[in-house]
Amino acid sequence: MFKFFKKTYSGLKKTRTKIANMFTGISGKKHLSADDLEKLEEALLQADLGWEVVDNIVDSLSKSDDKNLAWEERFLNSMDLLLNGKIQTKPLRKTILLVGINGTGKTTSAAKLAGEFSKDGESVLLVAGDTYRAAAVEQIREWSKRLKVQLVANEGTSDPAAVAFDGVNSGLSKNVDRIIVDTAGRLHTSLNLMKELEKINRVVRKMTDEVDVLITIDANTGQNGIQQAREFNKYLPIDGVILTKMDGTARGGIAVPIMLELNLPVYYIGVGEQVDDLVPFDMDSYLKGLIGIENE
Ligand SMILES: Nc1nc2c(ncn2[C@@H]2O[C@H](COP(=O)(O)OP(=O)(O)OP(=O)(O)O)[C@@H](O)[C@H]2O)c(=O)[nH]1
Ligand SMILES: [Mg+2]
Repeated sequence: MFKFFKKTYSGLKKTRTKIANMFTGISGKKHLSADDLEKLEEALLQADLGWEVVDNIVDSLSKSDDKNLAWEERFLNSMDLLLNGKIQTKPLRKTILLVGINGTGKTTSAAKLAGEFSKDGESVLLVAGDTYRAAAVEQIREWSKRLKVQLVANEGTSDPAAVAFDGVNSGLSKNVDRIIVDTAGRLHTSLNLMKELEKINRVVRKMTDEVDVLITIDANTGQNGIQQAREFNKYLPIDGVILTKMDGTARGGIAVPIMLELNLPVYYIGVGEQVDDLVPFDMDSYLKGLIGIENE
């Protein structure tokens, strides 16, 4: 767990650096003045925690003045109350469909997940469901070789639902532990491509109920990512989020509004381009990383 905490903490470095100046002078304080609260509010908004959350937290910090607790502790307690029981993460099912807009990290996350599951001793099959970009199959093939996991791909077709069918069918008949289907990036405004995603989902679900659809959201896109998930959810049921590129953003707070506004769990955060730069999301580590509490 400590390794994950460290990765979560370093993944939030940019966010902290950006808001650190605003925290100067209030670190460890038990009583926050109106001025302090204003600074804190601004810092949390800059980190993209969203109006609603920040309002709620600042309000509760201004009311409760527990003489024995630093504001950081009270912040964690208030967040706990706010999030309590709202987001239940259940273990991911056998077949995972990765969806999302272009370049958000679907293929890399598919590889990272494959790496993580194989490390846990599971047999994994990757499915190259992006039949659009010429380099897409090559990219996932490279990963499959590097990770020594099976791959189902078909350069001869431009029908991603057919590849998804072959891949999931093969994985089910071989009885692998995990089937991870990569899909092409698409904008939710492209109706044809969204209909196609709907079809991929339908084809897969005809074979198995054990499916989870995860959307990759680039943390840099901030609040826009919430809208992406809402739009995708109109075409297929989104079960959870992988928040990518957390290492490169100053807006790392976005996980909280994602969970509260969408009522969706964040399963993992991406903190780099390497295969092990995927960290299971843990709320406590995440919040501590955000405000700079270094010890678990
Ligand atoms: N720093 C960082 N880079 C990432 C992360 N996840 C993905 N990337 C990089 O982002 C770029 C796009 O990643 P892909 O996995 O190809 O994204 P995609 O969603 O499959 O893209 P399309 O298939 O074109 O829609 C690549 O250069 C990745 O290495 C992350 O968590 N952190
Ligand atoms: Mg891709």
